[in-house]
Amino acid sequence: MKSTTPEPYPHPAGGWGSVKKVATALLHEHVPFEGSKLLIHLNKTDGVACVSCAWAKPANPHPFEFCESGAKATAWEVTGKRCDAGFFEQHTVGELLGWSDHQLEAVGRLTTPLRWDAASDRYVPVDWDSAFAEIGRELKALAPQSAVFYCSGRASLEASYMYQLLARLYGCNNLPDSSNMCHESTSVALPKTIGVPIGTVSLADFEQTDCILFFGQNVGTNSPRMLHQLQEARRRGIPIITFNPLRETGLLHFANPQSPAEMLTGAETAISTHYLQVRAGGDSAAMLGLCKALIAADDAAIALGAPRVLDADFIAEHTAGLESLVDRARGESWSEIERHSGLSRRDLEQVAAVYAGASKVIGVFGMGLTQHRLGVQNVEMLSNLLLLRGNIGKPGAGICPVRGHSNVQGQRTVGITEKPELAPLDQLAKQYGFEPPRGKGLNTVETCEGVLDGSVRAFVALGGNFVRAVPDTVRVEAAWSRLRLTVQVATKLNRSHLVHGAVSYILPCLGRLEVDQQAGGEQAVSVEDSTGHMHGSKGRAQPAGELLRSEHAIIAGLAKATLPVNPKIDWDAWVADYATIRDAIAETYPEIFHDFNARMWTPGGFRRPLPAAERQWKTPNGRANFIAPTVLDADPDQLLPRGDVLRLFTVRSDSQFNTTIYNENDTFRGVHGGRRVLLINAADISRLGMREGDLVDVSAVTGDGVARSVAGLRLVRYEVPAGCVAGYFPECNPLMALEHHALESMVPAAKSIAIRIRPAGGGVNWRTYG
Ligand SMILES: Nc1nc2c(c(=O)[nH]1)N[C@H]1C(S)=C(S)[C@@H](COP(=O)(O)OP(=O)(O)OC[C@H]3O[C@@H](n4cnc5c(=O)[nH]c(N)nc54)[C@H](O)[C@@H]3O)O[C@H]1N2
Ligand SMILES: Nc1nc2c(c(=O)[nH]1)N[C@H]1C(S)=C(S)[C@@H](COP(=O)(O)OP(=O)(O)OC[C@H]3O[C@@H](n4cnc5c(=O)[nH]c(N)nc54)[C@H](O)[C@@H]3O)O[C@H]1N2
Ligand SMILES: [Mo]
Repeated sequence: MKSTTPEPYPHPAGGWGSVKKVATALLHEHVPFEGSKLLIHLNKTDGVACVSCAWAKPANPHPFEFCESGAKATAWEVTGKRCDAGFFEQHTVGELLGWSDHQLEAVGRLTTPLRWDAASDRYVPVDWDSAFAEIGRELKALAPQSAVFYCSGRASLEASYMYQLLARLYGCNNLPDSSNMCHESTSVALPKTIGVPIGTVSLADFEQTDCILFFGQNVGTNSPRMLHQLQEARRRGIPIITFNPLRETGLLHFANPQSPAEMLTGAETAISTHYLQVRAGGDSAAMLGLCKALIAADDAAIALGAPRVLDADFIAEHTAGLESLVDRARGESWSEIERHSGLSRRDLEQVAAVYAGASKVIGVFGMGLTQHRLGVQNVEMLSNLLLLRGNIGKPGAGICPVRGHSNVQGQRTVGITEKPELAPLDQLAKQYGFEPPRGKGLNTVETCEGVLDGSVRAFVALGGNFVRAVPDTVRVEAAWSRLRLTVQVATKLNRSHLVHGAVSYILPCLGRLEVDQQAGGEQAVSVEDSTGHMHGSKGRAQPAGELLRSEHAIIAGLAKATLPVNPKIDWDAWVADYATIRDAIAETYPEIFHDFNARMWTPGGFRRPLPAAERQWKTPNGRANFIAPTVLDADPDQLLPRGDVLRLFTVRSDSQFNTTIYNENDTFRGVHGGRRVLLINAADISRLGMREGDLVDVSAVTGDGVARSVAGLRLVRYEVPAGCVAGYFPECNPLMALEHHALESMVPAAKSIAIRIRPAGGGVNWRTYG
């Protein structure tokens, strides 16, 4: 029988456990020796940008500037395994639909272009030219508004730029991206509060900061190289205050696998000095509590004639809207703040005092803030908290959204967006002599709605696993197969390739880690990291197959087959030499990308201009804005945990990259033997009359009459706030209603889903719930 109690992970994040897992990953993927040598080039100035996370790449890298997650992602891409034509001869699509996410990708790298054959229900090899020709014919036959061009966040700046141009020349702004499911709440909130859509800190700020607030980001798994900055900060004795419903290993302690001394002595650094297990969806309440405590302390200081607690000079010179926040904080009772945050007034006041004692504070955050109905408000609240003490736009301080995919921030910078006002349409019109579409395009949720109502007819994806990543799996999958055309540019087989349209293609591409040989020689690409720095990247591994094409070449092939000839664009010349694409990018965005080719190998990257970091506020009123929160619970559309209603938040394990599942374990959380689990508080298990290890069926509590359920999850006792449970993404996505998304940003609210559980197979009629 499988163990049900999580085994405590005996090691700190990093450390020997990490080294062993790296070696195992390489062996398991049959990575040729040449491929494993690649690791030493990861994230180096003249090396290759890791395909895992987007964390900053330092100017003076460590000898091994990679982490366990990066090594796993590398092994997964340069694997010796192949998903070739022979594989598709043996398996029908119908059969493959029964395979797990892990099984599908574990077959190996795709090696040949494939077209779905209706008669045999198989993908069969096809040559590139006929693939492009048919896709071009299909796209030309459709109204441009009915085609969608999705972009996952891994493609380079050069490929992303070509892709947005393809969509706009075709005639639509339907450019949803993974950011729509991720940090879009950040991209909506920060322009209102501080006038930039991205974070303001750089690595140098971590060296100078004297306090770090850490909200809803699992650094040990999802951006482990950042542990170096956190460890250094702890060595200097600065407090790190963490808000997270789960006690995450990587946020508790870390041993540096790159430090021989630490590996020999087993020394480790405690990362968080304060760990507050906030209720899922309770961050706005917690932060309002911190603001309330700061305002009270400031009132007391004024009364005593002591130094102010709020940065009054900064507030007067730079900000607007303080009164509404102060009124809101004063007017809210501590009992409501405690009820919604799940935290005590005492703890919040103590943490507020630590915050007030620091003069340079960084606020870090991830999906724990953004993926809620009020995800935008959560980010605004963090901005409020920082602004109260002038913690934006000075060295050692700032706001730090930790981005997901390795170039997700960069693809936005070069025009991947469904919002026409964010794209330089006039410049594109001038540069390429066409009239770009001006209407709003579809984001991720709207794309799903369009597929459901039949108005979307074609879906082209530059990477990703869209149907698996979005909410409402069952409804969305059923609608997807009614599409006319699906085209997937991909490295590995996944479920989105199997839930396909009437005409369907899989186009296999090179990964960033591979040598990219074109007519003009070996090519390099570039990416933007989480701190707004651009880096060059040159692949070194042997391509996984001779037929593979670069994403740039595939986009060019699609463009030439679909669009009329444009004398101002020579797609082939761009593909022959990517430096010419960079020249075009520099012409479109001179402020950010001037002298792009000369600057792309700058150690540590070159930074895009960031007015907020200089205390210039590009907001409509020219000031940094406080924005008072509306309601305390970040998910007012979901029932609060009560009775048998629980609040589910979905997370990633340390053995996955989004829908890519490397294996079934979650070592850091001590969860072994499968991902079909619910992490649940001991008190909730007994309150509901269940036992640890029980199998349960889960149903979502929604009011729309649609039954949403996931069967057969195992209860694992875990230290999580009462009423809250954690489950894995993407297995739990069938429970998420498409309509349960953030207001304003439309990010699916994956961190708060009201559910009920029942003993498995109890013959429950799920349709009666809701
Ligand atoms: N190895 C690896 N690296 C990755 C990825 C991966 O899958 N694997 N994915 C990449 C991508 S695309 C992204 S977006 C990032 C995601 O990185 P994260 O932002 O870390 O995302 P999650 O794993 O979803 O976990 C979010 C954290 O928020 C906590 N949390 C959940 N609900 C709440 C809440 O209401 N409040 C607070 N304060 N905390 C909460 C969870 O316990 C968890 O620790 O990582 C990127 N890097
Ligand atoms: N419930 C729940 N749902 C979520 C989330 C959550 O926390 N909870 N997180 C959301 C977030 S933050 C994100 S970013 C999305 C992720 O959504 P996506 O970005 O769409 O999904 P991935 O799993 O990253 O995509 C994996 C696939 O990308 C392809 N791929 C890998 N490398 C390359 C490459 O170099 N080029 C190309 N062309 N293809 C490549 C492979 O075929 C692989 O199968 O999921 C979202 N969904
Ligand atoms: Mo993401």
